[in-house]
Amino acid sequence: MVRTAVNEGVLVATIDNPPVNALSADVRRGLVEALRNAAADPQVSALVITSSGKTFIAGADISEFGKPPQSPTFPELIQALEESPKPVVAAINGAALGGGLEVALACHARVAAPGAKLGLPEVKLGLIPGAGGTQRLPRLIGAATAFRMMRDGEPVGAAAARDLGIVDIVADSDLLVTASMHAREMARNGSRPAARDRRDRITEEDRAAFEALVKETARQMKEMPNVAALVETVRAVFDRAFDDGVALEREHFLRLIEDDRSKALRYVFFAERETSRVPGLSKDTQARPLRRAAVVGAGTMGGGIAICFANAGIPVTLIETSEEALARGIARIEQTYDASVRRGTLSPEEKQRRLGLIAGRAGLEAAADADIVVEAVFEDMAVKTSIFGDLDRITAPGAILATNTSYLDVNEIAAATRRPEDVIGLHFFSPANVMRLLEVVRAERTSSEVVATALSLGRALGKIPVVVGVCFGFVGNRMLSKRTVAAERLLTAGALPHEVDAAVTDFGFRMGPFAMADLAGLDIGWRTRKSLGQKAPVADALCEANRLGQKAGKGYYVYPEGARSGERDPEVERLIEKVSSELGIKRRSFTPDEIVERLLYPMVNEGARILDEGIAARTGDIDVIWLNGYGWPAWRGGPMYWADQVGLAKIADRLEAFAAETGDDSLRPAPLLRRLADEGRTFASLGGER
Ligand code: 3H9
Repeated sequence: MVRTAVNEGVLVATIDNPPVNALSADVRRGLVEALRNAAADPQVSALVITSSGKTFIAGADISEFGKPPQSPTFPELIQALEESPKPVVAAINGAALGGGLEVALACHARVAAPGAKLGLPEVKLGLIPGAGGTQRLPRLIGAATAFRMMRDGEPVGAAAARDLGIVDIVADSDLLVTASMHAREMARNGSRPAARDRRDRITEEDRAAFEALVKETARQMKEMPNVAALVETVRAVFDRAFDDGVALEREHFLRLIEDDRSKALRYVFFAERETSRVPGLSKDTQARPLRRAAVVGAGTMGGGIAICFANAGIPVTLIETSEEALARGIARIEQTYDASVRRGTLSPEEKQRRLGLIAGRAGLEAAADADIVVEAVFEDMAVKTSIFGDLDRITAPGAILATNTSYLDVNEIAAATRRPEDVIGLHFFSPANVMRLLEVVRAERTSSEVVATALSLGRALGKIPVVVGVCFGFVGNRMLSKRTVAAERLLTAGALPHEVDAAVTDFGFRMGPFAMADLAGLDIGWRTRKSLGQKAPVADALCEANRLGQKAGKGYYVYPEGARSGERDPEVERLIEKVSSELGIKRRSFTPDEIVERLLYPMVNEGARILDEGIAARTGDIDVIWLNGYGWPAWRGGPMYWADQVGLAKIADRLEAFAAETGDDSLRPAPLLRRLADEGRTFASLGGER
């Protein structure tokens, strides 16, 4: 776990704990032993701590949380480092995150490789740093800057870390040689500076900047107990002695470990990683090289997908039927990049470089040299099958043909080619260049190699790819459709759009279903309903009245010129009441809890069916889809995880009652849900079992 070697008076301790050098008990023990040996060895004048592999230390071992602490504990290790009689230098070879950075902060100096990343991402796990980070980082770089880093949980690169004052040296040549030289020099000078002794950055100006940041964090503080705790502990930097600050931090950390939100976020951390383990796909399955891509359709979706490729450095041909449509598409892409330049997140040179990777062409023949083609035209099976037939003829053997359909049958699309094994669904979410979710739709005959390629492409594009099977709407939209039906039903039964939306935002979503529908445009659902022969009396009546959402200035809400969000509209409320009376429904009021139950239990029920049918491999995959594609609040862990916390028996009983009340049999508990509820079990207890 920790190897040691002495080289010209410097003891180099190398952590070797794959895959990411998490600080498990064995590693802590190895480091404390190395420190003890160094202290006792007269040949040793200083230490260097580094790691093998591409990570320095990814932090505490998250899987150890909640288990009884093993000695030496984190605080014991940190104390041993700081109090080492011989200077200790951290040689940061890669990512130093969480407890990993805290180890480095407790050392007497830090030397980083140019590619290293440093950060305290604990906030993303519902925690705060728990090994002195909240007290040491502010002393090195000022409380305001340190607070921002810890609140956002985003790491900084080595050069930025040096400019901020976290790192002393960025090693342009050999990291270990540079760190060892520095360690020897410190030993010679008798220098052993400790972050805890610094006060020079803790000024009144810093306090003012910190308090200003706290003000803009009000919403997160209210929502997340760890953010409120972070504020309190960082504030202690100004008001309390170092050891008191550390004690306060520890107290909060130990409390937060037991917090349900942190448990949910830790579950999400592992669920997201689990998605890469796809049943039936061996680790050795080779992904095909993708040197060049093509996207068919330069609409909003196609343009967004082209941006994804360009951002990942993959040259892409954007294909349309006419030069005019192409020009519109390219102009929209330029606008997207311009907005990033204005926000300061993209340099003008980088914008030009990325635009240079996107070539617009009219006619499908331009896809000839692509290793992967993503079709993103409108949802019409005849159009899609015709395009796939042509692409099959035009592209080279082995080129992957992907469709971005959000609900059509990928098997049928694949059957339009002579290479169904190369056909797959890549369901991006709008805006495609922003949303992290990618549903990878494995059709009946899609080859393992093509699935592996899609997964590796998804990761290269910065997405979280989740493999799903073919069915109407796949996982996300299939479950969403249940919520949409329930939302419409709530309106006719007596609730109003703002009441439903408020219950959903109070639950933790950023937007309620009706504000969302207004944003997306009501005509999309209208068209789909018509094609399927379905009805939604309120939504249909709004569409007929030309209330198509924000773009029309009115939908479920009205959007006066310049308003940033919708306002209640008495006309809509009258319209809803009229629909209820036409349906002979006596309207009644609903509490927010009841609204949440009626909207979300049917979704959980559909999730159970999806699992039973094997459309999703695991409950975790369903959760990851909802977290990354539909704004499910991460601290609630996803719909299936949430259902387990609510209790499946309660959900099944409520669904029975909803079915009886509405006469809608599809609301009856799915067999899997019923069985688990009767056995007193959870979805989590299924593991790999089905
Ligand atoms: C903390 O430090 C608390 C302290 O303040 C206080 C203590 C008192 N533990 O992401 P990858 C596994 S809280 C256990 O796919 P990458 C991961 O599950 C911690 N396991 O690789 C996966 O396993 P598998 C604060 C961990 O190259 C494998 O490693 N630190 C941990 O894309 C590969 O992971 C963080 O929040 C861990 N800490 O990215 C950092 N980390 O192969 C969390 C990873 O079985 N980690 N695993 O699926 C990361 O951000 C990324 O993993 C990292 C590598 C950037 C390091």
